[in-house]
Amino acid sequence: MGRHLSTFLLLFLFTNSVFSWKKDEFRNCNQTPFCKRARSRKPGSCSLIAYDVSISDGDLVAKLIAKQSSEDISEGQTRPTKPLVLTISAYQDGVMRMKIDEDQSLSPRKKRFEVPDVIEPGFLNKKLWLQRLKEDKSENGPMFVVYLSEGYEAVVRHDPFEVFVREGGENGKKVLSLNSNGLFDFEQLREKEEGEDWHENFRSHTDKRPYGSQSISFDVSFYDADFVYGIPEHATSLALNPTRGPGVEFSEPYRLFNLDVFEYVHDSPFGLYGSIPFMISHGKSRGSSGFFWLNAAEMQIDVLGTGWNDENSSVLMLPSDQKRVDTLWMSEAGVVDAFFFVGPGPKDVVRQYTSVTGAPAMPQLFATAYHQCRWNYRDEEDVFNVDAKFDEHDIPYDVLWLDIEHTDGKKYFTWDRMLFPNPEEMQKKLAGKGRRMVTIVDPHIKRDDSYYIHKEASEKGYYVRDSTGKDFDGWCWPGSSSYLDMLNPEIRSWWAEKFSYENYVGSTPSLYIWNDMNEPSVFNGPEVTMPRDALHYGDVEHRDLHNAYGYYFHMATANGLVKRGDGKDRPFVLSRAFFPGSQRHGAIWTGDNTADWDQLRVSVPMLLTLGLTGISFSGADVGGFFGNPDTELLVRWYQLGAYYPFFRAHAHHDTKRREPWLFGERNTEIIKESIRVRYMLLPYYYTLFREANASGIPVIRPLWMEFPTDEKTFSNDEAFMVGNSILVQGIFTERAKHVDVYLPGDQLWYDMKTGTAYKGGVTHKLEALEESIPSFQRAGTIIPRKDRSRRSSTQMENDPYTLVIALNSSKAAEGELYIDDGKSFEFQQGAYIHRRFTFSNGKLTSTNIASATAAPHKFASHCTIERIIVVGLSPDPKTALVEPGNHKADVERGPLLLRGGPGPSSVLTIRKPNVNIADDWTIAIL
Ligand SMILES: *[C@@H]1O[C@H](CO)[C@@H](O)[C@H](O)[C@H]1NC(C)=O
Ligand SMILES: *[C@@H]1O[C@H](CO)[C@@H](O)[C@H](O)[C@H]1NC(C)=O
Ligand SMILES: CC(=O)N[C@H]1CO[C@H](CO)[C@@H](O)[C@@H]1O
Repeated sequence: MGRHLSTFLLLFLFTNSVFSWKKDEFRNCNQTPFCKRARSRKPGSCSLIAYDVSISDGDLVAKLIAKQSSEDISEGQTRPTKPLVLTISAYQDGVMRMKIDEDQSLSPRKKRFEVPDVIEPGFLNKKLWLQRLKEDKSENGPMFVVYLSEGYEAVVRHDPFEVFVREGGENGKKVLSLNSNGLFDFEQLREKEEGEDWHENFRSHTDKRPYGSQSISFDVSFYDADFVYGIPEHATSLALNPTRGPGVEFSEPYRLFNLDVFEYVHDSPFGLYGSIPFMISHGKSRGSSGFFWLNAAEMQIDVLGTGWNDENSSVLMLPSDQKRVDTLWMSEAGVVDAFFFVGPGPKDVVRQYTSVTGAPAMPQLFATAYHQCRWNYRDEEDVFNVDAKFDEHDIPYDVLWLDIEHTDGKKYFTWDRMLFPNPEEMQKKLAGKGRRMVTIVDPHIKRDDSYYIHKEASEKGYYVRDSTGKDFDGWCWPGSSSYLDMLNPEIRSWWAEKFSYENYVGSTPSLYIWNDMNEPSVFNGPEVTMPRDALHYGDVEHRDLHNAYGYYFHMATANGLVKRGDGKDRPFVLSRAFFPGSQRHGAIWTGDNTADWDQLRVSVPMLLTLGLTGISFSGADVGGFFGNPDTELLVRWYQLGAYYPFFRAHAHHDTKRREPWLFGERNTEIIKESIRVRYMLLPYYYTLFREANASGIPVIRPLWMEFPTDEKTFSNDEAFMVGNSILVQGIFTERAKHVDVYLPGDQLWYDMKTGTAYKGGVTHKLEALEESIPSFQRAGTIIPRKDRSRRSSTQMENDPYTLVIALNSSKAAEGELYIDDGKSFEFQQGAYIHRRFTFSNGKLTSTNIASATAAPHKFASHCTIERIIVVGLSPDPKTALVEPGNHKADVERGPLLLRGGPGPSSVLTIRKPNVNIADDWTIAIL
């Protein structure tokens, strides 16, 4: 939820236009001295050389020293005078880590900040001990080569210093490199000189910068890449457009600085609520590689367009036949702690990245269903009315949300007892139908002495301090507020305790949490956030930590939900701010979007990008937060949103009510149908969530993740894959008559509504239907569904399954189904069912693929299969034989695929085979 419309802002709003991004409130690169300095550096200006290269404790270590020349001094540039220390370590599965920091043995002014609590502890155990250091001669002097892993080597070049990963062998092709363009710069901490002024001003704010300039910048090159992707969060295309070079579209770099941006625009490199400094490349010839910089200070990243340095091509030291994408990374502070991922497939890179930052948490099943939110559901009566209307219209939903107005004066963990006199009973009433509730809990704490959270926090000294050492006091929803210092583990566990049922009065086990405004948003702060010179635990400056603040808050809240009660249920916490690793704590949404068609469209690349960078549980507000969507836009948004991993409708305070039944009978039916499609597909989605949890591979994926050699998919961000089996194409224009859909691969695709077959490798011009957006099942796949319509996902637990089999040209297909209790952590002790279904030679076989350590007796399911739909079989079978049991099931032609769709004659249905979902069996079509 967004900025409040306090009187001063209202005035501001109305004197400008109502819907406009207030660009002036935020800094651009030119107003950001470190960015401006880094961007003005010339290729080849880095004068560092690598020396003392050796192997120590299984790492490669080297010193970087400056080759001082009189020219450098006359340019007046601040050059590192002390050596820097470079360390390279290798880890299993194709990950290389490189750190560069000041030399601690020379006692620098302070220890620069390294972000704790992000790297998965298990990752560190995957370290490989580097052994042999080989010295190669090159035209430019020695190169130090170390064997990294199967097929890859790390190389450190002496002069000028460069680090790269290449495929094994002397003429191995480069995969990724750093400082190949000589743009590396590291501003070392030093004492202030006489007369120097380190203050920086922006608008009415002054940043004291007590440590002066300490930025780091360098270039990274991705080889054999056609495009680069990643580095959320920006509202822009999936394939990142160049920000520098001839004829570029954006002139600003991609900014990573967590900000509460009021009414963000739909195509901009400007930084939004979260930051993940991880970029992934992709190209037809080699595949993918990735680069991640673990650093929580403000970052700016340029994608350098072809010809960005043509004038100075003499600095290029690369074989010219290797295509590459150059990028420039700039950060205000911290150290270099960078990870290189060798791929070579897109899924490999995502797996490698999530081996470092953690795989996404496994959500509870209910959280993957439909959520109904608005700022605000006013009172208990409103809640009960909305709940009843869903039933009256036979529309399923799982969660009803309460925004800030449910509290007593924006004091979180309290209730406005006039509006919500009986919160427990209210939650229990919904829980009776298998439904949950969510309340909002933000990080700004009202400075009100009668508020117990504030009282304790201020007494214990738990707030972030301003640069003078006093509790930082900023303006947010409650007025004067302070902000908990979540960097401190003690404060995080104190916070987690606040979610126990005793402490959070009025909460019950069916209540879950929403963290908003955790960038953090400070209405009267510089760029609507906290001053960079504010102080955290251990005197860490906010500038060092800024992008991870929301991450820590999310972590502490999720831990609170794990600990409450008997500690058995998986938590659900939605957060707006995020950082690498946020996937371990819960879901993310794309913040305060606007009800317009462009924002509907940009939701697809934004969510695909989050998925590529580890955060697979994400969604955009269905309907658009600001403004009133017209009916057609709202309907289209439901049709698309039903496929988002996180599916929630939400609306601003000042918008008209927009629950699904308010737009006439026909539109109610269409919206209901799109929500029901999601409920039918819940078994498939849940299986994908488990795949993401086990491997990092996102639930929704760019087409190129499934079709990595199909160039036509590389910049397609209007369509996406749900898992490997479903392709969804959004409709992003008003009154569209037709929609172009590119279907990749050389197999067929089946329209999920009608069963009509379409050829792959072709762009089809299809009629745009009112009732649905195009969705297709890929030939060769099997999708598990639950087709019976219920009030909530919980009530579907014992329902029978439907399998939809789409055969390919060899009349074969396969698919998976994962099931567990949908809520506890017991699946980690083996309490789950994991089946593979394969169809070949006219026979469907179900086999167990749970790992050997699984203990299926711990979790049983009595669900059966009530229907099997087979698409793409031409002969005319009469019956099906089920084994074991040797019983027959009826086979019929051409019934419905998805509700409402007429089935073509190539669709058959096996009725009531009545096999158990957990058993081994075969069904042969005769
Ligand atoms: C899967 O989810 C669980 C529960 O959220 C989490 O503890 C675990 O680390 C996740 N990842 C893997 C690889 O199991
Ligand atoms: C058909 O699908 C099966 C199962 O997914 C797969 O093994 C086979 O290679 C596919 N055949 C063709 C021609 O694509
Ligand atoms: C585009 C660019 O950076 N051009 C530079 C190439 O190098 C010369 C000499 O250093 C500069 O003067 C140009 O500006």
